[in-house]
Amino acid sequence: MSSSRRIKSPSHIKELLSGFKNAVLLTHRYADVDALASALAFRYVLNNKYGYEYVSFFCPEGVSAQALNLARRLGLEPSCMDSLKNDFSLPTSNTILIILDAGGLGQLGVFKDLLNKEYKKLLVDHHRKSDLIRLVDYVVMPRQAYSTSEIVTMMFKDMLDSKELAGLLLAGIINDTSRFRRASPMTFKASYSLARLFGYGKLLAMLTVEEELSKRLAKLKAAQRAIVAKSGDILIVVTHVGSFESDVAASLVSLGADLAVVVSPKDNETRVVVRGSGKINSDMWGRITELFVRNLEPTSHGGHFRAWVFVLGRSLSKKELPSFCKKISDFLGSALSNA
Ligand SMILES: [Mn+2]
Repeated sequence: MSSSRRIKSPSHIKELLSGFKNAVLLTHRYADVDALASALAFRYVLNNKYGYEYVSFFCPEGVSAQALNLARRLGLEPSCMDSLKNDFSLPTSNTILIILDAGGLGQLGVFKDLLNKEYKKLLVDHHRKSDLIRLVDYVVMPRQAYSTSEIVTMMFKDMLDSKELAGLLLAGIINDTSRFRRASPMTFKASYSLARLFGYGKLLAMLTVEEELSKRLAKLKAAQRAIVAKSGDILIVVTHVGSFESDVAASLVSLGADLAVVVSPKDNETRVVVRGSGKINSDMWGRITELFVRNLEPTSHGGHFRAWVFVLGRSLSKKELPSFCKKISDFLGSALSNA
């Protein structure tokens, strides 16, 4: 066990990385765009700027489909190893193990064994609490970071001269910040330098994957059938669909509903999905879920704050659906107006 040292200045990073010849890069399982971008940027810089002899890259269970597609469309090949079974010899001397975007020990899968090797270990991450901190020698975890991509960008600022990598890193930031909904000056600084290499608009177009037709159809039909009621300043929307009920409920909230209720009959049961907007506080949410339990007598229900599913023990027929939706809209409307 080692007591880890926090590294804050780029010159210390340079000093640290200059002391090795080989690196083993490791991300969290099923690497997302942020993790993959960080690893590929590290590999590029260590190979091309630091003159490392050997850089191997592991992602437990491989790379996520989104990350892989985007990397390939940018002309980058992850070529990472997803298991240790191939008779693969790891470098022994002069090696640093670099763990990127991992979140925690549990995210490393079988590769957690690499921590037992005699390597010096560096953790680069934006996840606030990590049980990996006490297992490594060096830690780069700036408080103001919302993605690992922005940390890596700031770390290697003048060495990242690859357009494609800049695109992937910027995508990592966009994904992890939900398009800058969570961001700090550091996030914008890093994004600024990346956007000078890779156009933001072009990247957004690449990230917009067309949603499947059946889902779009379900959303539009649900909107067409919706009962819209107003109770005080709360907008209630109740509708029904055959499938995609969760996506439909979320889309109704993004359209402006404060309370979206989507009824969806299945083979032997009926699912009622309820979503709340930011206007619904936890007290209201508690009252709303109680109302559903009392009025619908579900066989089971569960979820989390502002997203709940009630399951009724029988399937509703097509004929019953409109009046069922009306009943929900009525009991919600009167209860909320009396609140
Ligand atoms: Mn991340």
